[in-house]
Amino acid sequence: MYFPDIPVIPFEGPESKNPLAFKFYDPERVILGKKMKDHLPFAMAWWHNLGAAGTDMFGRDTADKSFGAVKGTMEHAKAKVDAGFEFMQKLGVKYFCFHDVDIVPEADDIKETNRRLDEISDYILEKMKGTDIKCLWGTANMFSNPRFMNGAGSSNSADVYCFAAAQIKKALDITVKLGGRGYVFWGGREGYETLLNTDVKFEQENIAKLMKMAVKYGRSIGFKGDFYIEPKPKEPMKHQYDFDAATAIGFLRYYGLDKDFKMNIEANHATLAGHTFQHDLRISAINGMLGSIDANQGDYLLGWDTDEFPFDIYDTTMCMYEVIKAGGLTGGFNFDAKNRRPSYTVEDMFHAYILGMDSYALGLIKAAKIIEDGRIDSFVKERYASYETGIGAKIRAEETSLEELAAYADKLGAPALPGSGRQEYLESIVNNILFCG
Ligand code: XLS
Ligand code: CA
Ligand code: CA
Repeated sequence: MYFPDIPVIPFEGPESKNPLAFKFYDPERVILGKKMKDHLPFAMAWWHNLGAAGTDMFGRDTADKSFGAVKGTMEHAKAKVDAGFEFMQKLGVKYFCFHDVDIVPEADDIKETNRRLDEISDYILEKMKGTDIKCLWGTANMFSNPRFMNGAGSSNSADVYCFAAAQIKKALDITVKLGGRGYVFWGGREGYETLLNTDVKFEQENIAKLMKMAVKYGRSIGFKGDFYIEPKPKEPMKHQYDFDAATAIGFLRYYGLDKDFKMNIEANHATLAGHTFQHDLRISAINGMLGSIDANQGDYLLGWDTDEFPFDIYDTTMCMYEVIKAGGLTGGFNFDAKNRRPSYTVEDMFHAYILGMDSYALGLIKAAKIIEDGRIDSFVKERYASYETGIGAKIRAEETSLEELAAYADKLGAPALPGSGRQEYLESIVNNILFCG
């Protein structure tokens, strides 16, 4: 046991003061005809939870994530599997997400790295037996190794491009072997530092070609799940091509990849792009591409990717509102989040997941109330009522022309002002639902 002092985390309800209990996440509770645990397929991010130990640009690790083994060894890799499964089982987290190099230490030679990946994936598979824990998605880390300094699919070097292809191939093999529901492309260094040395069109074409080969290979080995692009506008690069959902969707459509791909929307990335989290969810949803979510939050005072555990109930509520309206996710809610550096104990790891899971559970409860209340939805419907009949209906049905509309406007003289947006009233409804019962 790696966490002997931590019990299985029970649901105790909102009145509980027990730090190691859920206040809102009650997996069997039914909301809008579906169990909470089915609305909220939570996942553990291997890299943060079992890897990140507090190192930042100014200081070294504060937490001990050795799990009793020497870091950088296969014993450590296996200890992480054991600790990770104990962690997930104690919390009732049913999925995990991983990069290739989160689950094994990377060797100098890719053949040795691949051998290690075979070994650890056998070990993980064995561990999965007798549990209901599954893989949500896998991915290849094509941003840490110095060879990827200029990107992977967008690299100026064809040799580096081949290394990226090799990593994707293996990561897909392992994802399929572990029964993963999805495969993620986060374009960490797919972007540029300066346009002075960059052929943007050439790089984007190459990324698309790599994705096409990945789809072809994935389907050939029986991968039935979704490929995801995870947008992020910057960091580590000055500009990243998958800037936001709208940009990534346009890219996928332009290159004919939209049937195989959906979005993995990370809250903190949406805000880095100057949007709300809800905005990128909505854009993905209306395009039929809301696939999965990296559930975290940023800090409005900091201009970088802080990957904090989500606690903002406005955000989780509006997120769940979008998810429910979209009919759910094909993926899940991956806590791509890390403890703050001074929260370095084992208890902090559990508190963080309890916070995240409770925040989403409360968001779900409140979003369902907003939908059941109906005032917001009926206001939005009413707001567009002028398109239901008459000239508005003709516009919607594409049964009119610019000439006819111009003649209609001439007859009107001066149109009446459009109805009030009622923003403050709508915001007060949200507050009312969030804070009163
Ligand atoms: C980094 C990203 C990364 C992806 C997976 O900012 O969030 O962790 O989720 O490569
Ligand atoms: Ca992420
Ligand atoms: Ca992030």
